[in-house]
Amino acid sequence: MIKAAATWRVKGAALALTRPLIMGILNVTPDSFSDGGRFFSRDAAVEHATRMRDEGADIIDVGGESTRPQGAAAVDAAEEIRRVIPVIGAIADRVSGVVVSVDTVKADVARAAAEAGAQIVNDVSGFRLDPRMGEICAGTGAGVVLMHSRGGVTDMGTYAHAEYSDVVAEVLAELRQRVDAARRAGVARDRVAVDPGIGFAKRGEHSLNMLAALPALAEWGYPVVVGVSRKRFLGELAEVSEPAARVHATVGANVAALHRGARVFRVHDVAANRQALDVAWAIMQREPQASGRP
Ligand code: HH2
Repeated sequence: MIKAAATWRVKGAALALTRPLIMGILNVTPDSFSDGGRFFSRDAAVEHATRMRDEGADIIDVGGESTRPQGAAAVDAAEEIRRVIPVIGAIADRVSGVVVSVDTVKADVARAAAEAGAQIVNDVSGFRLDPRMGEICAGTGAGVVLMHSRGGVTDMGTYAHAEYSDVVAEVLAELRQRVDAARRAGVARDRVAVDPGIGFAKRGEHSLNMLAALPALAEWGYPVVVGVSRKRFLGELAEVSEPAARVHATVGANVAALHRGARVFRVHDVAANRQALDVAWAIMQREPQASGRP
């Protein structure tokens, strides 16, 4: 039986994990792999966040630095702040009923985002790339997503570091170190969520093995986040080359991940995932009933 966390405390709120939570993706980058540059202006970003909220997103995850699989361009903190802070402030002011998250590996961006209204810091390096991240997050009281990855932002989305002899054991051990580091820095236990980092320094087979092993991660007692949306391994499995056409593949992976213990789902296509996860969840809440027939 999976020992599930009941709530995830974030800055100024507690998110009940009594149903799957959806984190809608809002990339404020000119080079994102799947929706490159479409949401760069503040008004367009607010409009998209509102649509995702209306479709059932609980959290809006705002990112200003891409980690795309072709190798991304690093962005300095000032530029990242320039991209994300106006959008975070506008969503916090104008889009009610959602929690705002900032997708960043930089403590200065995390601090500015928290001041502008972000309640969660989603760090794809699990506080590995900026030693001040733990202290900043502990100080602001943000909820944190600690994701497994290897390498820097320019190559973590590639296969440069995708060498494992036992991917599950190694990823869990490396992620455990990130949790321990965050806890040592003062981040409260009930603010931490963990993410296996699907597609980050992982080939398709590695990502599949990590999704299959989610019960071992959920056993730690932290909410488990997964980000499979439109990713490469889905394109390989379903033979769909265009990322935006991978919605059905995404839904399939998320439903399987829910069943194995994931509770927070980072997605581009909110409506499709909301419907599927709510239905799968309703079925999972019921005990099998005897039919009475032979
Ligand atoms: N994946 C991406 C970015 N942030 N955060 C978490 N917690 N988990 C993930 O799997 C994850 C993440 C990469 O996807 P996307 O943001 O759509 O593309 P890009 O890196 O081009 O911004």
